[in-house]
Amino acid sequence: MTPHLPSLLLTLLTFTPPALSHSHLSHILINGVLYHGFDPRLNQPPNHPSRVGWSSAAFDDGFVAPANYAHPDIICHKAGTSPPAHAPVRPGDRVLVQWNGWPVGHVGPVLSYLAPCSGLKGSDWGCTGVDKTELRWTMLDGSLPVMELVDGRRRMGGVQGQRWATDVMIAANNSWTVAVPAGLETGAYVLRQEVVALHYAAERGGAQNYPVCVNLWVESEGHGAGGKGGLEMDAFDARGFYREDDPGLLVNVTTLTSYSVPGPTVAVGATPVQYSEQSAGIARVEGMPVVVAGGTATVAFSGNPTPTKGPG
Ligand SMILES: *[C@@H]1O[C@H](CO)[C@@H](O)[C@H](O)[C@H]1NC(C)=O
Ligand SMILES: *[C@@H]1O[C@H](CO)[C@@H](O)[C@H](O)[C@H]1NC(C)=O
Ligand SMILES: [Cu+2]
Repeated sequence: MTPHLPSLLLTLLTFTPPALSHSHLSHILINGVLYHGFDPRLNQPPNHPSRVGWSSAAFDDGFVAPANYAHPDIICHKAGTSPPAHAPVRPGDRVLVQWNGWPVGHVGPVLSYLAPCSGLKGSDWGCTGVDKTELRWTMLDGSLPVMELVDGRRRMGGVQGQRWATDVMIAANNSWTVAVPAGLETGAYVLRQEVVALHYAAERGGAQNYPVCVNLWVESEGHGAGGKGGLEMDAFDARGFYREDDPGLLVNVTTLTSYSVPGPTVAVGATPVQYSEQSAGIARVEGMPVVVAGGTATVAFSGNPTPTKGPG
């Protein structure tokens, strides 16, 4: 009967099993200092000043499908929007990106990218005011051996005999650490991390991309200032990173003996954090994000940096 349909739908929505949800960026840690991400499942104000994580409309904690590899949603997730705040970081620091869990069977690579906001239109407010389609990316991490064949008895993850970046991430309490290249010049940058789940990737269009973004303010001091150190910046548009039929994206993971990492190549001078160094981080203190003013200076975000819990 028609009048009952809405309540049936409501019931179905209310009891959607948690197994259907995937993940988002919970927070980042820089030297034990915690900065908040964005939880798309909650009805949060999208641009809360204490958050450095980009907001998105991925309300199901879901993914961007290969059909959207050329769509702006691939840049910083669905309807991704840059927040006002940036996490202060120094060249050479490590940024631990903490995900809100990761399903064991969702095997695949973890890829990290960096894009400067300086010089872009609207960059007076750092990465807050820029047009995301103008971000040009340098790959920091992703060409590590993503899959190692291991003794079947040391089974990790969802596929017997394989060890994926996602298995390493799960073992590190669902986190993946990225090194900020030494010598990077002062300015606002977007750090983009992406996990690609390949459990359905044997079927065309079955890969699942989970891109997340955070704003960083890189404060370079002394002789690091003004130079790019050893890092050779690239200028890739995220909408050109992947193709549906890339060998690393249209792939049957149950029959693999080698794996080809999708996306551009890791930049010369990038310093990926090795598998053996990936580990869980301990949050020691709540961080104070900064807001960029005039493109070159920052002011501490003034206010209570602890976000309110739940809707609101
Ligand atoms: C893992 O991360 C969660 C979420 O931040 C945290 O509550 C927990 O203490 C961490 N566990 C370990 C062992 O680091
Ligand atoms: C993937 O490979 C396995 C093992 O050969 C096979 O059983 C399975 O049907 C393949 N999946 C697809 C979707 O082709
Ligand atoms: Cu999933």
